[in-house]
Formats: sequence, C-alpha cells, structure tokens
Amino acid sequence: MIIIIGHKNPDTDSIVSVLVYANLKSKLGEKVKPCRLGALNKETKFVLSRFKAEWPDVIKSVAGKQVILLDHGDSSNSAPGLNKAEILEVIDHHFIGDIQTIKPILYRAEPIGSTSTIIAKIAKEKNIKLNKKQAGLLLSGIISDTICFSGPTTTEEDIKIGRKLARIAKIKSKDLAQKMFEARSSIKGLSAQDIVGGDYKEHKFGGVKLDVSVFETLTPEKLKPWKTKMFNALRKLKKEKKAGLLFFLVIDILKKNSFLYLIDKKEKEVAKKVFGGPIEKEIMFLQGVASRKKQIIPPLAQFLEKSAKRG
Ligand SMILES: [Mn+2]
Repeated sequence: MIIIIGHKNPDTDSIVSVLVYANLKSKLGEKVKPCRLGALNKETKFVLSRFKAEWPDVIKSVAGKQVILLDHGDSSNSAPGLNKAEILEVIDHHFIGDIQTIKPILYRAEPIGSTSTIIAKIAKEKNIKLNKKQAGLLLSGIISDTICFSGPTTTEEDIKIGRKLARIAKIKSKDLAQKMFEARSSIKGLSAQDIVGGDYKEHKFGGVKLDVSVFETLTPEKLKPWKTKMFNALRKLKKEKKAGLLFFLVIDILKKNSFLYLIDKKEKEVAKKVFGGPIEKEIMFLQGVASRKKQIIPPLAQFLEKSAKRG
C-alpha cells in the first residue's frame, strides 16, 4: 500500500490533488491510499461536501511506508517519520526543498499555479478521462491556489486547464470561487491560534528557521478586533515552533494586498530591509503582495542566505 500525502496544515490544493491522484493511480492498477496531515480548513470542507468527496484519513507517521508527496518537496512541511519512509514520487509546484533519496524517483516540479493543474495534465498524458467529480475537485484546487486565476502564480496553463475542468464539471469557476472564498474568510468558531496557525509553513534558509503563516480573506477588516489576541498567539507559536523568524500575513484576496504582522524586533528589522513597506502599529502594509511562495519566501530566503554568507 502506497500512501499519498499533501503538506502539513493541508489546504484545498493538497487535499484534492491527493484524492484525484489516488483515483488515477488506482485506475492504473496501483494500490494506494490518500491521506492527510491534519485538520481540514473551512474552504476544503466546503469543497469536499460540494463534490461529495470523502475526507482522506489522517496519518500520524509514514515511518516504514512507501509514500508519494504532493504539493510539497521539503521535509519540514511533510509527515513525521519521512526519514524512515521510502519516497516514490514527488509532484509539486513549490521551491525544491531538502528531499533526498537513494534510488531514482519520479520528481515532477512545475512553476505553475497548483498541484491540481499538474494532476490534470498527468490524467491527460495517461489518457484517463476525468469525471465530473474529479474535474470539480481539481478545479477547486486551482481556484484555491491561484485565487481564481487572479493571483501572481497563475499561468496560461492553469487558465486553459481550469476552463476545461469547468466544462467537464459543468460549473462556473467564478460562482464556485465566491463560495470557496466566503468559507475561507469565515472566522466563525475559530480561536486566535486557529487563525494564525491554520496555514503555517516552516522553512530553513541560511541556517535560520523561517516560518511564514498566512490567513487569506475577503474581509481583512473583520480581524481588527482580534489584533492583540493574534499577536499574543503568534509570540507563543514562535516559541513552540522554535522559529528564528515568524512572519504572519493577512492577505486580502480581493485587493491583492497584505498586512504583515511584525511580532518582534527581529522580524521588524528584517521586514524593513526586505520589504520596506509603511508600518502602522506593528503591521506593515504590502501593496500588491498576495503570494507567500512567490512574493514572500524568495526575498526573505535570499536575504537570509546572503546574511549567512556575510557571517
Ligand atoms: Mn499548492
């Protein structure tokens, strides 16, 4: 049995690509099991119920198992026990991380909007027709990661494949996106910890543990009353995760702007040098910034690598 997983703190792209890729693999005669590394967010729950898809089972450790990694290529965002697992494939659209293997594997990374887009391409390459449900799931993954084809990571390929999937699923992307983003923006029933830790990613650059967490919303103003609680939760989280730097961004997915929370002196110093946006009450405004993987991680990583070389 081969375990297929997306990244920790799973998002819609991670979950739907795992589900559909497991379908494709089964069709090709392989014994696979789709799994997830933690709780589903509200948007993903909406998507799975909209397309009547089962929730993948939670897996606590992949030690001793054969695994396929989707939507991530680094151990820090992967499953516990990965160093004792056999990685068979990696399919991803992030930076290349620290994954190391001793045998040749299939490693497919494409700089496009979503892993779901790559899974749709693989289906086509293998001559497998996607059904309505699979197309709807993959379309949701693309919409989620590309902010409905409007975010900075969107490519022509995402748009083309998205159109095709919408035709197969018989849905309008915009209508689906509206409902998904409303679910994503909802803070009903969430604690400050949930908001700051729900979409949390860990990295290491230049010897510094760099964690970047985001909350994407249509209504950033709704978070204003939460400010103090969120700052407190972030400082606690930074200690727990032993982060050298922890950046938290509230991303306005409608206007494509971000609000960067500067939780400590260190973060403030680095943010001033790297982003240089205007600061008001410990929050830096970043005009036109809406993508962690394309606009936040690369300049921070570059800064940390350079600082490390300078010593
Ligand atoms: Mn993704």
